[in-house]
Amino acid sequence: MPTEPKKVLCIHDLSGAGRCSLAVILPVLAVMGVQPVALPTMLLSTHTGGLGAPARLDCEAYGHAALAHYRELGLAFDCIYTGYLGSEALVDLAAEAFRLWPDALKVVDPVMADGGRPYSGFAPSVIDKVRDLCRQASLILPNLTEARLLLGLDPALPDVISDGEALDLAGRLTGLAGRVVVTGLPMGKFVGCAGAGDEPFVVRHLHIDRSFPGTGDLFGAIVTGSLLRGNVLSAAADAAAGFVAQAIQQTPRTADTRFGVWFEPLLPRLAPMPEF
Ligand code: PXL
Repeated sequence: MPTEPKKVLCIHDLSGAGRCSLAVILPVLAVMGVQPVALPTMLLSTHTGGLGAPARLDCEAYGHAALAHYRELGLAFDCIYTGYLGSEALVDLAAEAFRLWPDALKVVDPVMADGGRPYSGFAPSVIDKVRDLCRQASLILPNLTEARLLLGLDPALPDVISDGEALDLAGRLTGLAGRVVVTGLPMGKFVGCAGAGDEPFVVRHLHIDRSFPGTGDLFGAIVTGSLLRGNVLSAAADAAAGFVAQAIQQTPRTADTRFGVWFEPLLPRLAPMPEF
């Protein structure tokens, strides 16, 4: 039998400029030693966060044809990782992949909102479908705004959140999925994430007062790669949050934040140690 690294089916958009989604996830997973298989949900010239109205191509029909081809080939996926699904039909595409590969680890990053507001195009009906998809996941990775929307709460954000409140929020989301990490928690001088499902945990990193698109995608890809390398969830989340904090620090103050963090020079730090 030929051997292959673990394969991750990545169902997410491909935004040309702006360092987010597949443009971030593919290099991260590849350098971590797992094999990403890209299934773009949509092609966009840029993300939707402040670079004007992007050119878009919906890839729903392509996506169903690609899934059928992978089945025909007999490909097995160790993990299915879903992200930006900008319509109800694209959420159905992700659910179809879960149905076809029931044994895969199912990681859902419910990309739909940030900064207290849904992204453009995320009507309540799409949010409801994303919540249903989360019910089928092994692990969900919402930011604080998404966590609040998933729980049916007002998405407006508190200025600060305590460890107890963060753990409570993550714990309540285990009503949807077995394991949960809530990211982007404002904790005074720190930004934190809180996990639930195994051992509850909170990890904190120094808060840097600039925000960028794509940091959630960077976080999600590192958590996924790290879990596939056999780490426990709290270690995976700590590694991911630490890398995101470093990438923000590496990004010059003069950089246009709309183009994301300058993570590329740091990628070698994610490579597995060689075995001697
Ligand atoms: O990084 C999140 C993201 C992914 N994909 C698209 C986006 C955003 C955030 O704005 O617009 C298309």
